[in-house]
Amino acid sequence: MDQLDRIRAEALAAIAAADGLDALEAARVAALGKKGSISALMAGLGAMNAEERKEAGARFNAVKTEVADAIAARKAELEATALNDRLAGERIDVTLPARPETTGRIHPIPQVMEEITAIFADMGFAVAEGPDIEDDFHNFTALNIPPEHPARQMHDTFYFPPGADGNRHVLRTHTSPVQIRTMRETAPPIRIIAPGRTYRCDSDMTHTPMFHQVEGLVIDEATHMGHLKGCLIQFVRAFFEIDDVPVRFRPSFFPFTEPSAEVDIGCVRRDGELRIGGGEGAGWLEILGCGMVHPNVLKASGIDPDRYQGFAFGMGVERVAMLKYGIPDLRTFFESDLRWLDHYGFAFFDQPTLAGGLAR
Ligand code: 2U9
Repeated sequence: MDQLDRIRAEALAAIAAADGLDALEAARVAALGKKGSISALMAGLGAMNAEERKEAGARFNAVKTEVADAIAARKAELEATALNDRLAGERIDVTLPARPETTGRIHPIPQVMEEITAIFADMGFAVAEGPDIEDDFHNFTALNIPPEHPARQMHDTFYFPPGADGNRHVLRTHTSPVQIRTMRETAPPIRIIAPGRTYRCDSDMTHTPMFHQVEGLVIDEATHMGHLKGCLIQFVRAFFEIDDVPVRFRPSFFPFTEPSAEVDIGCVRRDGELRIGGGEGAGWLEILGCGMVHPNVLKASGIDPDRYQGFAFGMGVERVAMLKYGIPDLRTFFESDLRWLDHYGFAFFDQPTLAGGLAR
């Protein structure tokens, strides 16, 4: 075996033995590098005569090509092995259960406002909105609430500091100013509900400084107390999803309606839980207020009380939500506790249908 055969054999053995790209590069440098074994041997060509050089040169080149090919083949092999190792290591285990996705819940307040709105929309009511910050006229005066009325006292109303004209703005204590604004802007017939935030300077077990109301107003030439009763009975049945829920109209007083009434529904306390409906041991629970709009309110809104009349009503959203969905504590509505929301909140799909009730 001459020197070239030995160098060739050594180079091929080193290539075959290379167990990584670094080792393969070392084998390449050892054979084909500037100072490598083959290059060193080729340096000897200069000392040969033309005949010898031609023959040896051809052999050297053949070995050089063979070694270079062997390196390329081994490199491809090593790279394929490395890729396969990586693929095996990074394989996705499709049998693993997926991470649970946290889905948001709809808060009971907007949910119940939507339910109430859907029922009245079905009866032909439009939705009206107005500002949370009101002036004295729209929040009180136009509603037949004289200056000395207790509802105006500091403990009930959030007042802003008086302006240059001496008038104090307030955080609206009810959504009634929305109906005043609508009456002043629109000619009858009017059939609207006004859902929204309201504010009273009161905070205890059963009151929060901010709460929600849905009020309603119907004004035309012929609407009377019978329409008020029919409309609200239909609402109560649709809202509580009980056809034979007992409903009673109890005389009451509001400055903005005359006559006025409070609406009670029948309910029973059983095993510490409140159930809507009549029967053995049933009692009454107040759920909303209503009445025929006071002539003074119509006058203040630019509507002729000798031609037009109608009814109005108002309910607290938190109160009816607590009753319908068995939520025991008012204050939890505004604590932003996600565990509470998870329990009492609604899924996107629990949306009210036009016929009342929920699509589930
Ligand atoms: C206009 C004329 C009359 C709205 C009415 C009530 C009776 C009522 C309470 C229910 C519980 C407020 O949230 S609550 O504390 N509301 O009892 N609201 S009649 O009467 C109006 C409104 C606007 C122009």
